[in-house]
Amino acid sequence: MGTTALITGITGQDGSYLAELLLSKGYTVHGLVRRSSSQSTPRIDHLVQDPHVEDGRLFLHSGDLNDGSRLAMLLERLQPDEIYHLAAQSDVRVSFDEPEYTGAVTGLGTTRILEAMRISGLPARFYQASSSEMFGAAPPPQSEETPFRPSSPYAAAKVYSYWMTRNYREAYGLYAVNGIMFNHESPRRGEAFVTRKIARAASRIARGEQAILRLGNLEARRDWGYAPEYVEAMWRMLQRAKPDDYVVATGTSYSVRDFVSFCFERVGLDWERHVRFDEQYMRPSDVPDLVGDASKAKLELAWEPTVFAPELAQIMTDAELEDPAAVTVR
Ligand code: NDP
Ligand code: GDR
Repeated sequence: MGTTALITGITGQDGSYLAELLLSKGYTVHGLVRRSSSQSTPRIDHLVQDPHVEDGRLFLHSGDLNDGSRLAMLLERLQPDEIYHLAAQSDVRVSFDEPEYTGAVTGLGTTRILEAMRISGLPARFYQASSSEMFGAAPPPQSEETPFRPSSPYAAAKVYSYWMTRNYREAYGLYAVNGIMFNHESPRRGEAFVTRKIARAASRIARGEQAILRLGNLEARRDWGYAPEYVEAMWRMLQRAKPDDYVVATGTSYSVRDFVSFCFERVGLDWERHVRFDEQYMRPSDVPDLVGDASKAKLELAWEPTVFAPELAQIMTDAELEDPAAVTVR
């Protein structure tokens, strides 16, 4: 029997790339999918339909992070060797509007899985999708040693999940790790996140389908990497003999304004003629500057990024130009 993994959040950006990676390594992959009135699986439909995986190595199960008994039942039934916990209310802006819901899903959802593992005695390895947002206002560069100063309900919920993961490791001996990932993007990025919003708008404006791009804070700086490279780091973390926490980042930072200029340059347009400030995209508090120090991941996981923001902007803009309708499945 090969290795079996459970991915929560398999329908999201990272879940889809991770499912591809694990299937390519011969894993059996189970994915948690929450009920929706419309299809939520466009990012993974190509895996479900691919004749090469119709030997039954990808299975989807309905379930929600708010439903602890369902999660416990699935763990009991599936007996995964590895659990990649990626599901979350992951939108920082939305977390200011829905702080209680964000806490219930992004915070308590993690505890529900850890507690199900503890009670059942399941010897699985557990990956928690921790975030650079947890550093918040802490000045860059940020490493595993940097104290957290969360600046949003989302970040506070992730800090809670980070510590619950560590607590279950230290108190109960679970193999549980935190990947502290800095922003990572791709053509599969959700359309509300700033990189995808910019790449999509640049291509639509170039095609004459849109006139103006409305954005909030152009000065925020982020350490943007390429999502397929980041899921590789997740997998490497769970292959180590001992569980530990790792920062995953490129070590470079660019402003939102820089990313705008990269995308518009790619389509041959002057961004200043098309971008307008819009107050509604501002946050009650924003994280000013994130730059990760991923030395530990380089040393212990032999993980290094190869795609940086300028190339990332090209990849995302080109994907939008080629076939905007199919972009989420690339
Ligand atoms: P996405 O927003 O693309 O995906 C989130 C996933 O969680 C989706 O599959 C979504 O399902 C699922 N989900 C949301 N709420 C629930 C719920 N109540 N029950 C079950 N499933 C739920 O996120 P990413 O792929 O970008 O990120 C993956 C994880 O990594 C997240 O936890 C995120 O917070 C974290 N992270 C992401 C970073 C990034 O730059 N991308 C950086 C650091 C951390 P549905 O498709 O139905 O909405
Ligand atoms: P972030 O990503 O908050 O870093 O969280 P997002 O792309 O939403 O914002 C990045 C920066 O861009 C500024 N910004 C805008 N953002 C959005 N979404 N829309 C706009 O119009 C806009 N204008 C300016 C924001 O203010 C911010 O400073 C992402 C998520 O994936 C989290 O789940 C993850 O944990 C972190 O990355 C690391």
